[in-house]
Amino acid sequence: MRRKSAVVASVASDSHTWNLVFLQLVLEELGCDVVNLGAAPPDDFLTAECARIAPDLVVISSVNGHGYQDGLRVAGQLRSHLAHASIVIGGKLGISGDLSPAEVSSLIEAGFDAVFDDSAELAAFTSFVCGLPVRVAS
Ligand code: B12
Repeated sequence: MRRKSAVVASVASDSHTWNLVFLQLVLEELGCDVVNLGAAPPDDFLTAECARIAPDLVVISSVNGHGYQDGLRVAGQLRSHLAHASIVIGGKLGISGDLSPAEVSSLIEAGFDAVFDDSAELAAFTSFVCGLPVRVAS
């Protein structure tokens, strides 16, 4: 059976890296092939690489407190290139603790399939990943 493919990346403003290493290891442990695009990818690079790789899953992580704003900006661009992929965001997305329900809804409306801020259990993320279908390559 084909393995799931995933891209892990941060957003343009965020230079933290260990969150990305952590997510790569979790996804690899769940059996995914992972491309880690690293910290602070410019929006155009992030979108172009995700479109080129065409993964089953894109995991955006941000911990510097600007992830909500960055996420709102990149979600539509990613979604317009990846109609069938799952796209999620997580981490420390705001500067005053967890996002409000309205902010979470805004990220979903912008194009994310799920939001995992720091109040979410890791198990919620791993269940989400394990539940993803493996798309058949055309
Ligand atoms: C190391 C560090 C730095 C280093 C980063 C070096 C590097 N190579 O990564 C440096 C010094 C560069 C740095 C800079 C800054 N930092 Co800093 N940094 C940290 C620190 C001490 C540790 C981060 C870390 O590596 N953790 C280990 C990794 C494995 O865990 P993690 O990042 O916490 O991620 C976990 C979860 O968030 C979650 N997660 C993350 N993403 C996702 C995604 C999904 C889908 C899921 C399911 C889960 C998930 O899983 C991870 C494991 O549990 C934290 C404080 C802390 N003790 O956490 C602050 C912290 C992240 N930094 C902070 C800030 C504010 C900054 C600066 C803005 C400071 C400044 N004024 O310049 C800059 C931002 C630079 C930028 N452009 O992004 C704040 C963010 C506050 C917020 N979000 O409200 C923190 C929380 C410190 C604080 N308490 O204020 N930082």
